[in-house]
Amino acid sequence: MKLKLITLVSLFALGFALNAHAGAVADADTDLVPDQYDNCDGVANGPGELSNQVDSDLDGYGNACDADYVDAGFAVNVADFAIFLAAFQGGPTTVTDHDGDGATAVSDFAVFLAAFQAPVGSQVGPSGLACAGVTNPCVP
Ligand SMILES: [Ca+2]
Ligand SMILES: [Ca+2]
Ligand SMILES: [Ca+2]
Ligand SMILES: [Ca+2]
Repeated sequence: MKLKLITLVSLFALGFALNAHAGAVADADTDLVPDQYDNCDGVANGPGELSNQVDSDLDGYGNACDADYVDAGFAVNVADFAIFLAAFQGGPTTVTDHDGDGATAVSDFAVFLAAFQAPVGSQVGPSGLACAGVTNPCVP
């Protein structure tokens, strides 16, 4: 009985410690990049992914969550689609490569389309960087 109580207390202490740790270093998308340094807070784009925090246009929003290629007020519109289409058809691939595999392909179009269909104001990001959309270049 006493042993069980000790085990229970130990487990509680461990859980408490883990909770405290999670509170100190929040990482909402569990990509190992803490929220405040994560240029895509809601998309896994950490060291385990090819898109690892790459931000080609340096606006503070990682390529993984930034389909606003012409930086027109952080809205994703037909101007951005034109750039995507050009890249898809063999044009330069940088900002349009959302998953970081070096090509602009169907997987990247899925990211573009989701952003295009999202309500204006939530099409880009969110980014944890305070300078995102404020200063360019925005580097943590
Ligand atoms: Ca993260
Ligand atoms: Ca992320
Ligand atoms: Ca960007
Ligand atoms: Ca790609």
